[in-house]
Amino acid sequence: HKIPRFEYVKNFEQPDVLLPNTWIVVRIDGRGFHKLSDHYGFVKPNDRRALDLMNAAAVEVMKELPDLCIAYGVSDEFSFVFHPNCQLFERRNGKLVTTIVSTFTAYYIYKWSEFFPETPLKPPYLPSFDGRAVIYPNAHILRDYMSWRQVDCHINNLYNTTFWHMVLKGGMGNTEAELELKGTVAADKNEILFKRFGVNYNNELEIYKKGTVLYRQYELEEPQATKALEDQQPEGKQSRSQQDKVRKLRRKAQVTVDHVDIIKDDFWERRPWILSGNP
Ligand code: DGT
Ligand code: MG
Ligand code: MG
Ligand code: MG
Ligand code: MG
Repeated sequence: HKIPRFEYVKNFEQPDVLLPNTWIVVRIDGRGFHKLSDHYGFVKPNDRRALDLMNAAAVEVMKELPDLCIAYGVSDEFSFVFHPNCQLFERRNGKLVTTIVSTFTAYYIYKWSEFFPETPLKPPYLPSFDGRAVIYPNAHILRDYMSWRQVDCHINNLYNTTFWHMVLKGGMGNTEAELELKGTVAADKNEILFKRFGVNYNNELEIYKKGTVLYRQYELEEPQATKALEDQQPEGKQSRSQQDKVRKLRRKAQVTVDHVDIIKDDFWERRPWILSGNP
């Protein structure tokens, strides 16, 4: 029994370490939420309770994983971003994705009744999420990724807002509305909303137009935080004790829930610690 007869099976496991010194984005997406949202009667096109629940679950993920530096959510998806110097789980793809996806799902279900007190979850309509990790080689491309998601949010929301006004307020059939919107540009949709329904798209809620960005807010006057900033090292060159210090500061920091433009420079310039990873 001393001879390891069975241990050779371990050699079948494939390594899946993500490239060092790259940004890691884990994007999760609700599985079959088209059906699920119908079943639980989500308000069309935007259900505030559903979005707030997504955001609440994502805040818990941010709190459990201090290595995360920012997250962006829209509809049934959330993108979680790790800094290039992140060493969590030795950067193993499977560990990172499954931990985020299961932690998020656990909180989504745990908090469901808080946001939908009248509508208990019941099989077979139980929420689940898929997830994938993508790496990006520099902050510029990472920002383009974030911009891509926010542009998607804007395009879909303008379309959906117009479509559902035409159907629910204008009494049009789904196909009829779809046909009229085919090939229209943003200005056309703004005009339909304004002329037919007296709705100025600019006055729609920011959470619907911009999605949700989560990040840590620091009191930078705090001597500790200032010290951590002074200790700043080039990407990927942090010592173990520095990493621990940074992690501690991140854990203590408040996770802020915001609905603002992340495409322009302003958001990033005001919060340099997000891209510097320090703290
Ligand atoms: P998937 O991701 O391939 O498993 O399939 P789905 O059905 O989740 O499709 P996806 O992720 O492309 O689209 C998200 C769906 O979730 C979309 O059909 C609309 C629905 N949804 C998300 N947020 C809301 C909301 O606030 N209100 C309503 N009524 N529906 C929503
Ligand atoms: Mg999908
Ligand atoms: Mg989905
Ligand atoms: Mg989706
Ligand atoms: Mg274990």
